[in-house]
Amino acid sequence: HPEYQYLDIVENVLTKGDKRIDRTGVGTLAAFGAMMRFDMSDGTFPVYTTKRVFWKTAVKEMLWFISGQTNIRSLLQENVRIWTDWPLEKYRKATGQQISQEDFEARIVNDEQFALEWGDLGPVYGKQWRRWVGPDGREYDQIATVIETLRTNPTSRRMLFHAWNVADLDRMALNPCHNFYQFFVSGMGLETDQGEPLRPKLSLMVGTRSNDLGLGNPFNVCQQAALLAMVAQQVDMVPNELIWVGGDVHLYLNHLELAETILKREPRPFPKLRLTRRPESIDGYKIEDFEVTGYDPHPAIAAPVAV
Ligand code: DHF
Ligand code: TMP
Repeated sequence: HPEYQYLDIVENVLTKGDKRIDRTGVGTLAAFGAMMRFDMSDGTFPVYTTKRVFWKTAVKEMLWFISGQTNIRSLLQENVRIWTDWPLEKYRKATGQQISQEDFEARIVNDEQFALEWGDLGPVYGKQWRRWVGPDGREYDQIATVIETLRTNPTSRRMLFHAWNVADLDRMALNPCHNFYQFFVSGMGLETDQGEPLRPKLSLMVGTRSNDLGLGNPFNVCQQAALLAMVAQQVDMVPNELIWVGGDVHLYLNHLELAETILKREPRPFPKLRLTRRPESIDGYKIEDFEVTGYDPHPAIAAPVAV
């Protein structure tokens, strides 16, 4: 079962990881360098099953990146609360107010001015993907460029986008963790026995400098699979492989029980993904377009996120 790629990384980090106090103060066990490959060519959607993964939340986060937005307001309007902790901590530090997460989120949603002032994460993923500012002041839409190149020059070795904009790092709430998205096309110019053209196959490799195996990784893998499915649909190709590469892969010390629990569980079949509609562009996708069938995971495991 392909989920063992993930479970093997978790087990390796759990048993052999290097222990350190990390930036957050929580502490991690860490290892360096890991790879997983997920075959999506038969419609498989790699959503882990050894704990329930809230794949809709993860896909909504991906749609938010694609939209180019960097304010948590639009996430909260979709009931996605995974990014609240960072602006909330900044607000508490700046004002000395011990406002609750619920009250802070309500204020972001109900008060646009407050959201503009306190809800922005800085020039994070969406900004860099869609509006990277060059030295000339011009904005570069990396996603549009990749899609255009996939259509016009699919053997290019330059089909990638990147979020690690060095000059912007210190204005980001968090430095980008998943950075390097590269595409690869195979099987061009092939036909069926009946002479019908076969759609080329599209793969995506994502380089991740730092990965929280307990919380971040299950989200990242399924949302990157969703991205591959969307881009493939846009360029009339078939999703092939999602290749996930990690640098510092770690387990937070307050996730060790989570790790032991999922290692005891037997993976179940991955679900299937179907896009029910073909929007006119990469900007047109909505969460309702994602039809996921056959997802029958083990129970969810709540775990704290290190801020
Ligand atoms: N910091 C750290 N330390 N780890 C992360 O994974 C992380 N991820 C970020 C931002 N900063 C981070 C953005 N992505 C959750 C999942 C992904 C995510 C942030 C948080 C999370 O808490 N997941 C829970 C709850 C999901 C929900 O509320 O719907 C989970 O059980 O999956
Ligand atoms: P760092 O910037 O000190 O590496 O901390 C970032 C933490 O967030 C680290 O534990 C990795 C984790 N993370 C993910 O695993 N996936 C994500 O998508 C994001 C945004 C963060």
